[in-house]
Order: sequence, then C-alpha cells, then structure tokens
Amino acid sequence: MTGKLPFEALSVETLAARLGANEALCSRIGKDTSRWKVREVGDGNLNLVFIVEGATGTAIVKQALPYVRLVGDSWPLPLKRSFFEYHALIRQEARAPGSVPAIYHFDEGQALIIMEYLSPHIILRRALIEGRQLPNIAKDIGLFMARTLFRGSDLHMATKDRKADLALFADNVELCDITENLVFSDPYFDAKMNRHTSPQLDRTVAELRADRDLKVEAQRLKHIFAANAETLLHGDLHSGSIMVTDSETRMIDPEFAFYGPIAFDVGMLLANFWMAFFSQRGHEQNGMRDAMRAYLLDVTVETWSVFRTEFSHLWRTERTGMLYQKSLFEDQGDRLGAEQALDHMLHSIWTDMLGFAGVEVHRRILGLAHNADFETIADEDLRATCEAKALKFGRHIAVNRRQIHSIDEVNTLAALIERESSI
Ligand code: SR1
Ligand code: MG
Repeated sequence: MTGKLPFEALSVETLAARLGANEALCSRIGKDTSRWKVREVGDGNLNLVFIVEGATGTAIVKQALPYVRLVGDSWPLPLKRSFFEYHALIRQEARAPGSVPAIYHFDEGQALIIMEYLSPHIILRRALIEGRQLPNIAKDIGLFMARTLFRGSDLHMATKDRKADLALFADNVELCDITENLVFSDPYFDAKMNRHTSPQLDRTVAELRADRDLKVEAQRLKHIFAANAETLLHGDLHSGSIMVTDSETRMIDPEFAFYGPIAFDVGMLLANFWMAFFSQRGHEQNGMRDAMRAYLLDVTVETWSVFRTEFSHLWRTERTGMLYQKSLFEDQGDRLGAEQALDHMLHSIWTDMLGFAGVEVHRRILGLAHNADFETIADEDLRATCEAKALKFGRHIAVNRRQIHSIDEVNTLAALIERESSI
C-alpha cells in the first residue's frame, strides 16, 4: 500500500491483501499472508486496532477512521490525528526511551501506524478494575511524565525547535476541540451528548451545574489549557492509554498530542487513579478492596513524588532552553535562585494539576466519554454512589486547589468521602 492511494478503512477481511506487501510488517511477522490471523480489538472511542499474527511474529496495525467511532459518521474527525500520534510517539521515545511501543511503519495517506504488539500487557484500567496491584506504575509513569513534559518544553529544547514543533502540533485542532468541549464545558451544562446514571445522580448533577464557583474554575482551567502552550502533551493520558505487566509500563495513543500546560497530563492521570479508587466499592463481589484502595492512594503519592523528583533533577541537569537560563543563576553562583524558580514552577504545576484532575473526574461521569471503572458496575444504585463520591471529590479539588498543599491532604479527603455512607 502506498500513501498515495485514497484512504480506505481496513477490515479483518482486507488487511492481508492490502498490507501483504508491506516490508516493515512482513519482516516482523512473516510474508506468507495465508498464515496471517487478523483480529480487530479496538475498544477505544476513535480508531480501528488490529492484532496481526503471522508465522514469525505479531504486530499492531492502528488506523484512524474519518469519524468518531464511538458516535458514528455523524461526527467527522480528520485522519491527520494519526500523523500527530506518530510524531508524538517518536518524540516520546526520544525523550523517555522504552516508554512507548516501537514504531515499524507510518502511512499518512491511510492514517495507519504499524507498531509493536505488547504482550502479555493489558490495559491498566482493566488491571485496576480487576484489583491488580502493579508494583511499577507510579515510578514508570512519573518518570515518563517528567521526562516528556520537561524535555518537550522551552526549559530544555532549542527555542527554534520548540517553535517548529509548536507550529506542527497546533494543527491538531479538532482533537483539542474535543478536549476543550468534552472536558471543560459540556459536563457543566445540559450538553447534547452528555449522559449520567439517572435518576440516581439527577440532583447531584443539577447542583454541580448550578455551582457558579465550579463553572468559573472549569473555565479558568480551560483558559490555561488553551493559552499555556508550555510543552508537548500526551493529551489523553488516562489509565486506558497505558499498557502494563507486573514489570513493564508503556504509554500508548497520544493522538491528542499538542502544546499545552505541563499540569494537564499529570492531572488527567492522577484523576484516573482517584476514579479507580472511588470505583473499587463497586467491584467487591469477590472480596473487600481495602488493600486495593490503599494501594491506589499510595500510587498517587508515589507518582507525584517521582514526577517532582525527576522534574527537579532535569531542571538541575538539563535546563538548556531559553527559560530560566543557567547564565542568570548557576553561572552567577546563584543556585538558590534556580531552586526558587523551580519551587514556583512545581507549585504552579501542583495547583493546576488538581484543577485538571477535578474536571477530568467530572467529565467521565457526566459527559460523553465515560470510563469502565464505573461503567462496569452493573448495580446502578451502587454505581451512582461511587460516582457521586467521585463528583464531590472532583468539585472540592477543582474549586479549592489553591488552598490544598499536599497530596496527603488530597488523599485524606478522598478517604473521608469514600467512607461517607450516603450520597
Ligand atoms: C469523542 S472522543 C472521547 C474521548 O475519547 C478519547 O479517549 C478522549 O479521552 C476523548 O475525550
Ligand atoms: Mg485513546
């Protein structure tokens, strides 16, 4: 297949005929297409994902569709998101080696990426729903975030390169638009595609939508998201965008990549750990999840700590960009000045991170794109109880983010809300 042919969606039936001559794929899995086994396994909201197994190996073929898969062709979405995903993946690999799948081939015209099949990895969200305690996720994800977010910014890059990248990713307009609406606005009014567990949450939802402080805060966060082009974000770093084994963690799916605030990826990620925490009550059919709840709060503490420590390390050792130049600080014998500036930066990431986490919790319960942590709780009353607690938590951290000073404080609040008996 060449990039010059008109776009055509692959199918299980056509994939071997269409990719049988692709050298990158054949060299990984074998060129005898009669032995290829193809399965479509995409369970995300947007794309096709095929596992292609051949005589000598297995690979993933991911293809964008010209519309939102979750909604259908009534919601067109440009194929160019595949281009941004590819460019984000190669930058993430350079900035945080070993943290993403290996890329074998990219075809812009067909909007497809052929990449490493991760096995026996599973999606982190699924592992957390099953109650599995993965020992390395906090360290791996904390390092990934610090390295990609620091090294993609003007703290590290040559400003000419960063501006070129800023221009490149600025064209990811439609995916930014999804985030701008789905995360920051739709949850806070009666938007067309919203849904929630009803009628159990109706009163809580009405209260949130009438909450002026919350609405103002959500818009302040949207403003930061849109105006603070600080670094190359993953852009959709939730537990469904991470694949794990007990010893390995890989980040996938950065099609929402663009230049935005460092705190956004961190906040979205931690929000998904907190949602996993609040959803555990709904998954206790085979035993209590107290240990899992404690584990999840520990994961938030360790993730934030690893992120801070690595970000600080990079600040001290790789601050080669045009911001906070060493020539103004260390080179003048003023190491304390550099540390003071670092403290300011970490403080602002912390404060904004809490806000982004709060609105991410809300949109996964009130908006279009829900998450399986709550959705797989069959008992609707129980699900609504879990969701209401998470909504309350999200509201608190979004609105009060400037008055919250430590992650222990956040987790004490989460544990208190979790123990409340009613909604
Ligand atoms: C219409 S897309 C909905 C959501 O799916 C993606 O994974 C992103 O999280 C997006 O907000
Ligand atoms: Mg995705």
